[in-house]
Amino acid sequence: MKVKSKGARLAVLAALFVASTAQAADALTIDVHRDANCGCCKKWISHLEANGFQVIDHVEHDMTSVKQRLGVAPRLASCHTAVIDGKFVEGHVPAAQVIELSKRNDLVGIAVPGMPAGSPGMEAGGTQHAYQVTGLTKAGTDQVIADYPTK
Ligand SMILES: [Cu+2]
Repeated sequence: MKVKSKGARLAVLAALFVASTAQAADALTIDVHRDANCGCCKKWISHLEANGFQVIDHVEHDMTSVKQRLGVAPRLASCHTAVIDGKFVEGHVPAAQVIELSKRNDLVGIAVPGMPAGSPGMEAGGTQHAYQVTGLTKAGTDQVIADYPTK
């Protein structure tokens, strides 16, 4: 009797473990929309994959309308636009902030506007420009999520 209940408890623990790992795998799936000729977009995809993301790659003909559809404010625009958990990821955002975004429900998206040298996918022979990861709140205001390079 005692052994049986211990077994049942282990089974519950095992089921919980499977459920939580399945959830983690879901959270790391990301859709990336990009232009066919965008080389830095592919390099950013490699950065995500190296950090455990499962990337679904979408080649688009009109990125401007993709950005409009996904709610990317023009001031935040860069090259590629990704979507995770219904929220946009615009430009060369480091993986750490993409993971943070997936846990934040006060934001509709995050962005690294433009294409700063030294951001993931924009490596240029060690050149490192300062840049910020900007969050767009549900209220429509910008919020600084991270500053690079980190000190
Ligand atoms: Cu780019």
